[in-house]
Amino acid sequence: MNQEIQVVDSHTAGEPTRVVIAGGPDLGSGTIKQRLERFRKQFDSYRSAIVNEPRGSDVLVGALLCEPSDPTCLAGVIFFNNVGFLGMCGHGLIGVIETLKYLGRFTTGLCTIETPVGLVTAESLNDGSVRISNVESYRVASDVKVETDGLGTVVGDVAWGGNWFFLVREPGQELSLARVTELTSIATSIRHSVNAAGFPLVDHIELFGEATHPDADCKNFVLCPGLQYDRSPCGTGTSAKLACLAADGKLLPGDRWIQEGILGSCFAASYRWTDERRKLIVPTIEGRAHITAECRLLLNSEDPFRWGIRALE
Ligand code: PYC
Repeated sequence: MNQEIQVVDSHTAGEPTRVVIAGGPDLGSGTIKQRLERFRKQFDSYRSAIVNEPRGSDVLVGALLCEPSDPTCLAGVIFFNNVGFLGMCGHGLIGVIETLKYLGRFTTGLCTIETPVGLVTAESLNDGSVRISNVESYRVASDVKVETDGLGTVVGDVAWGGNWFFLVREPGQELSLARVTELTSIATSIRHSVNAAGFPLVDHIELFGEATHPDADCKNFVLCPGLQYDRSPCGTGTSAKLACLAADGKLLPGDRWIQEGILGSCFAASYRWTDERRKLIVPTIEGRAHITAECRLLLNSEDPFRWGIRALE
């Protein structure tokens, strides 16, 4: 017996998103946050079937489209990857909006989307890109020093941008595709140290280096949970970066920040204060997604790997 899941695939600045448009798990009613918990506890095999090998790959981010519980929203969405679930996902949301445009479910203007960590808005721009306003972002700790195997003392900030990040200030790194294996191992070691130093929720590590794109302010390398690096400049990582820049007085509200990712692709970002005294911001991220496929995933009961091959954390 075959089960079918309909998906639309896209990439945003090189990072792929697989949007489930039909045939996903029935998560019932309630807020998107409540439905995420049901997804996690009762339907995790769907997550693995949709994004993991042999149908997907470790780098794929999934997005389950849901009916929103908030009537002001166009849709609800739950993001997931090879090992679990994400709070928000910037490149993924741009991919979701491009998918809704492709399906004719969104044309122009502004729409609001319900995520497990809050409401976000999106706007389709004339040049084909999408502008999103993320959830409120902020830094919780600055100049945190951690000891690592190999790199010695590493200094960085802990910030929320829809996911939890450790943003490495020092030492800076030469960021290039040729160094991806080494950068992954450095970032993994930093993540262990940061978690052990009292920040167990941090699951994304962001390294910074000199920009190579002529318009960019700096370049990043982001290690995601599941040991994959973000091919895009990472929307939630850029949001966390803006929260740190804002808190340090290094970027003014409304000023543009061009964040380059490891492939050389860029997001344009800016922010507004929601509470200047407490250094809370709402970041805005602009990027472009392209549709790459529309297909039906088939889950055949005779296939021993129909629920995917579990990836390592
Ligand atoms: O763009 O926010 C993002 C993101 C998170 C993980 C992968 N991409």
